[in-house]
Amino acid sequence: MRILIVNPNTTGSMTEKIGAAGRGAASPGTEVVAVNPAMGPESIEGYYDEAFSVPGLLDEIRRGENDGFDGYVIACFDDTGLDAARTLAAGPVLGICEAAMHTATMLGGRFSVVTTLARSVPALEGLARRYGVADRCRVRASDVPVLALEDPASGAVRKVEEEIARAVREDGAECIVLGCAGMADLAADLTRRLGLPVIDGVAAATRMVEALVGLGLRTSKVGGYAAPLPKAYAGEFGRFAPGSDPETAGVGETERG
Ligand code: 5HY
Repeated sequence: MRILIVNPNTTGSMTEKIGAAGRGAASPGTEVVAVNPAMGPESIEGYYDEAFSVPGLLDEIRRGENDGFDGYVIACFDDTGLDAARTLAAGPVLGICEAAMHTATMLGGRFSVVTTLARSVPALEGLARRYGVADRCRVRASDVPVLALEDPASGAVRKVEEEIARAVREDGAECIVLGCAGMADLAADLTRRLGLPVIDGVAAATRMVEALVGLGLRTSKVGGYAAPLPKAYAGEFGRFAPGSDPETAGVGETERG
């Protein structure tokens, strides 16, 4: 099977890290390809960035459908554009937040999410409510900008680890969820060193998509995830109109699996 992981921001080094995490989780014989759009924010830190990451994300999903991918992972912890992506995809589409939070509920009681900046916390608290896990989840910010995770000299990893330690001490966290796709490479080492499950949503979502595809399950099209209705889109959004060809949508940066 073939799984497409879409990093909705436009930072190629994060896309490569995300692709490595996805491939590390996938079974032999499952092809994992990681891409990011060529247009949009270099990082997603709050609602405005999130809004402008969605068109590029949806272009990549449309392209993935044309290329015959069996399932998708949206590799941004805000689960950016998840519902719209599901209207375009035949196969399963998982967001890394949804996958990671549900994984945590299957491994322990209370869990804490450690994300980047404080401005991202309300959106993630909203997702915890949407996913029905708010009573077991505390969301914390490590005060680390997303792109600092791409710079080994930034001290970002140390700040993330310090916040994780506070979560264990103060929240009684039995599991930790890494609240940014850019933290995907930290999970295995932290799990070993801290002695509790530290969950990366990229790996969790990739394996879950693989399971759903393996069960022969696809996104339901009988309700809210039905395909968009054909209609005109005015102005610069004309090329996004339902039924238009994504290949006219410019070229995304692709890191081939
Ligand atoms: C992410 N931003 O996973 C989110 C995390 C955040 O560019 N990729 C991003 O800080 O909201």
